[in-house]
Formats: sequence, structure tokens, C-alpha cells
Amino acid sequence: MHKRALVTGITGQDGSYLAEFLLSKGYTVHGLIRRASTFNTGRIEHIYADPHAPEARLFLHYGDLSDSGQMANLIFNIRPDEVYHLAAQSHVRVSFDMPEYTGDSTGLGTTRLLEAIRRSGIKTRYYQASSSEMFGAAPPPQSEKTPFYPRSPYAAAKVYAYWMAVNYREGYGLFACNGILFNHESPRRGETFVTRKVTRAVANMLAGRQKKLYLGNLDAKRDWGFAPEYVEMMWLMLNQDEPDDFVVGTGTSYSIRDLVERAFDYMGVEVEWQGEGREERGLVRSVNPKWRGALSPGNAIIEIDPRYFRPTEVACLQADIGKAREKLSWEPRVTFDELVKIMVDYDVRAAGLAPIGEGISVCQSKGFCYTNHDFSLSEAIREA
Ligand code: NAP
Ligand code: G4F
Repeated sequence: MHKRALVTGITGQDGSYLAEFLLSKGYTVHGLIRRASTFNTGRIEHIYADPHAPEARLFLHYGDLSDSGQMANLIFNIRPDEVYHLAAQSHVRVSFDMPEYTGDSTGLGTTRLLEAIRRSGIKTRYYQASSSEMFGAAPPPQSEKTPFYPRSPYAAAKVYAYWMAVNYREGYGLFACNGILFNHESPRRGETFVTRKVTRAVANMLAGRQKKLYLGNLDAKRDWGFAPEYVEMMWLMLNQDEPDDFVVGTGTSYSIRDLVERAFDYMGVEVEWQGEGREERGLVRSVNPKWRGALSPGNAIIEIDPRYFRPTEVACLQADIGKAREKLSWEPRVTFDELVKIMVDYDVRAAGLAPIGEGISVCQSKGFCYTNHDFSLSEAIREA
């Protein structure tokens, strides 16, 4: 009998990788998707099979975090062995524009799901997608023991959801785990998060389709890892003897400025910075002659747009991964430099240019399959 998992947020970056991973482990996967007037299943199309087919193990169900009735219905009827709660309004900058909605979906949505589990009386294991944003202004490195100091409506909603998961564990004996994940990225990262925004800009500029990249705070530092590795940790947490909370990150931290420099540098474009504050600009210092048609030395390619500033910023996130190392034998496999190369390779190819290929090689050599779709684990699924 296949184990059954319910994944909320299956159409997102993490949900899509997690679904692939669980299918590769022989699970039947049920995913919650939102009804939209446009397709929102692009990240999971390659693993979707006709549900009428006897071999189908991926099933999608309409629902929304605001709809407690549908959550109760799904929990009661699917009776999942494991629930991975990944759905959320996950954009920090947007949460300042939509604080109430963010609280309702990211915060209360969690309570609705936890209540559906409690009231159904089923025995299941529950993963809560907690975030390093909860640490906010707490100085790095941040561990499971670091007090939270949320700096955005998103982070405040995640702190609430974190404690709800802990309360259901302590109050009702639910096997609930918080994965406190630091930033993790991939070629499937949403285009408005800073890593993907930068790697797409590199590709589009070289393809002659974009002249400027507008960014906000260049000095903020983040602990960036590779998303496919992090979804494995979600599963690992739920498959321990006891429920517990874990910080997951790489233990290293880089600024947005570092990210920009490395992404361009990989493609042979050297960036230099001039000016200060809102007047700061990134210019091309030198460029591989191959790209001379698109970029020339002296071109101002990066400018600051205050629209991307946040009323309260998180200056530096850097994980202390001692507990995950010790109890889950966690060791991140993909470095920041490799992550940047993976994402640039993908976006360069998507822009119709030939990728350098070092990122692709990393994925192959470290066991992440590379397909024409993207960095996918789907070969592992076929073997399962
Ligand atoms: P993502 O790409 O933004 O995906 C979010 C998912 O939630 C999408 O499937 C989205 O559906 C769904 N969703 C949003 N609002 C919903 C609603 N009201 N009802 C039902 N579904 C809804 O996020 P991600 O990067 O995969 O992150 C997964 C989870 O981990 C999130 O909870 C995020 O806050 C948390 N997290 C992420 C990171 C990170 O660095 N990626 C770090 C720590 C924690 P649509 O596709 O229809 O929009
Ligand atoms: O890529 P970001 O938008 O990610 P952020 O805010 O760190 O949040 C992500 O990671 C969290 C984990 O810590 C998740 F919980 C959350 O769901 C999400 O996945 O911004 C990263 C940094 C920020 O300091 C931001 O101010 O980049 C800075 N930044 C500078 N210019 C920019 C931009 N961010 C965005 N999105 N766009 C810019 O133009």
C-alpha cells in the first residue's frame, strides 16, 4: 500500500519538488490547487498523469486556505499519512501591501488546516513551512534557540503559524514539525524573488531583451541554498521517531551585491559600482567580446528603485545548522556559487542562448537530474 501525502502549495517552487520527491519514494500524492483563470500548474505538468490511468499517483484538488470546509473534506476523505503545509502568501514585500490577506492565508490558513486534522481524528504527521524570516532583526547566526523578531506581516503570520503547530503538538499530541528554512532557490523560483529576478535579467540582457535591472536594498544578506535539497529535509523531519523543529540552511551568507556580481561574472560580464544610496548604479566594467552586441563597457545596467525597499528590512540571515547536522546528518551539497550557476544556466537557455553548463554539470554530478523541462527529479520517479 502506497503511503499517502497531502501537499498544500503543490504548484509552488517547493511543492513541485516535494511532489517529485514523494512520488520517487513511492507515495501517492494529493495536492491542493487554487482555481485560477490562467494555468498555475506549470511547475507540475511534467509529473501529472491522467487520474483515470491505473498507474496515476498524483491527484489534484481545488481548494483555498480561506476555505476550512474544503480542508476538512480533503483531510477526512484522503486520510493522508503525512501533510506538508507549504501554501502561503510567501512574498515578504507583498505582505506589506496586503497585511490582512497575508495574516489570513499564511497565518489563519494554518489553523484551519490544523483544526481539520484535529477534528477528523485521523492519525497523521504534519510539516509546517516555517521561515528564517521569523528571526527578522535577531542577529546571526540564527538557530532553533534564537528568539523570533519578525520584521514584516509575512514574518509575523509565520510566527503565529509556527506556534500553532507547536501548540497542536503539545496540546493534542499531533506529530507536528516546524522546518525553519532559510532562503532556498532554483530555476523554479518565482520571478519576483531577488535571485531569479537577477538571473533572468542576466540572461535577458545578453539576449538583447532587457536594458536595466532595478533593485532595492543591495546590502541585505541571505543564506541561500538549493530548493530540491531542502524538500528532502521536509520528508526527513516527518520520518523521525519524534516530532521536532529544525533550522535548515547552508551556514553561509551573501549580499544582494554579491549575488549580482557573481551572476554577471559567470557569463563574462564584470560589474562595478558607482555612487551611493539611491543614486548607486551598477555599470559594465568589462564584457566578454561574445556579448559586445548586447552590452558594452560603461553601460549602466543596474539602478535602485525605492519601490523595492521594505518599510522594515531583515539585514542578515545566516543559519546555525548544528542541530540538523547532528540529528538529521544534514550537510548541504550545493554551494552559493553553484546555485548561481545553476540558475543562470537555466535562464540563459530559456532566453534561447547556449548555457555555459557548469551549473548543469553540478546538478548531474551531485545527483539532481537535468531534463529539458528544468532541474527535475523525474528520472527517479520513473525508476520507482
Ligand atoms: P511559492 O513558490 O510562493 O508557492 C506558494 C504556494 O502556495 C503556491 O502553490 C500557491 O498557489 C499557494 N497558495 C498561495 N496562497 C494560497 C491560498 N490562499 N490557498 C491555497 N494555496 C495558496 O513558495 P515556496 O517558495 O514554494 O515556499 C513554500 C512555503 O515555504 C511557503 O509557505 C513559504 O512561505 C515557505 N518558505 C519558503 C522559503 C523559500 O526560501 N522558498 C523559505 C522559508 C519558508 P499558486 O501557485 O496558485 O499561487
Ligand atoms: O528574494 P526576496 O524577496 O526574499 P525574502 O524577502 O528573503 O523572502 C524569501 O525567503 C524567506 C526565507 O527567509 C521566505 F520565508 C519567504 O517566503 C521568501 O521565499 O528578498 C531577499 C532580499 C531582501 O532583503 C530584499 O530587500 O533581497 C532584497 N532585494 C533587493 N532588491 C530584493 C530586491 N528583493 C526582491 N524580491 N526584489 C528586489 O528587487
